[in-house]
Amino acid sequence: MSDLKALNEAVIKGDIQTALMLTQNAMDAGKKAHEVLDQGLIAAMDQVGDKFAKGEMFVPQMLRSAKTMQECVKLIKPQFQEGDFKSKGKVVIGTVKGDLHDIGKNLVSMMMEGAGFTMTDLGVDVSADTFLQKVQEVEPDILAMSALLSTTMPGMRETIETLRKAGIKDKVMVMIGGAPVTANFASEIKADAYAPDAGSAVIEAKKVLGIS
Ligand code: B1M
Repeated sequence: MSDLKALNEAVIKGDIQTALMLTQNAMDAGKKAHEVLDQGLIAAMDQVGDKFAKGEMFVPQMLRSAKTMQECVKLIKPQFQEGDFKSKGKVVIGTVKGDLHDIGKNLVSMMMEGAGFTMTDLGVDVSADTFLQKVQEVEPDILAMSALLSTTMPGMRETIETLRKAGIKDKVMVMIGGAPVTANFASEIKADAYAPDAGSAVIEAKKVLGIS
């Protein structure tokens, strides 16, 4: 079995020690951090989602897999740093109200930080009012929102509406993403940018700010 396939299985089982060892082995063997992330870790979480949907896995196991993935991400995080300390811009990021999923949001935050953005991470379950308050306080170039549940996506619309009512929608670019979010939804709620994954989040962020 290939190392990344074995890593997949360790993440699905929630076997943290084995997953950490296999992540380290893969890096030592010269695998690129994005290969380990995409093929070893994200692919495993997709399978966890499928198993959950089929009733073959339940919330406690899903949490264990999530924890395993997060520990492995910590190990590969240094590989994503570009070593560029001049900030490309300020970003406030969070997962919308009612939503506790943070793995994808953390990856987006990590990649953007690695690409030179200064991140303020508000965590999960962030209300429209809290986003507004932080935007007023931090004055970011970008407000980045993540949602993993179709039931929490309306929180993105509500936040944009709250910014508009407060008269500061024109002062900040809003970027959204997360598994159920689409480009159509983004244009429907008048978000400025949409990214399907963490890599494109960096590209889209630079695009909306007009930087390379
Ligand atoms: Co949840 N969960 N979960 N879950 N969970 C999903 C999302 C689900 C699709 C599983 C399924 O049914 N197949 C389903 C949602 C269905 C829907 O609404 N469409 C679901 C459900 C139903 C639930 C609960 C309701 C289950 C329950 O309690 N009955 C519950 C809700 C809790 C809540 O939030 N209020 C719940 C709970 C949980 C756990 C807490 C157990 C755990 C989360 C732990 C954590 O995050 N710390 C969990 C997990 C792990 C998942 C799955 C299995 C994996 C999510 C993940 O981390 N993926 C997920 C199934 C799946 O997605 N396949 C599922 C890996 C991650 C790297 O991908 O987050 O998509 P993702 O992020 C990507 C892109 O989307 C994008 O970039 C990232 C990296 O490329 N992206 C952005 C994300 N945010 C972005 C922002 C951007 C740009 C790009 O710009 C700002």
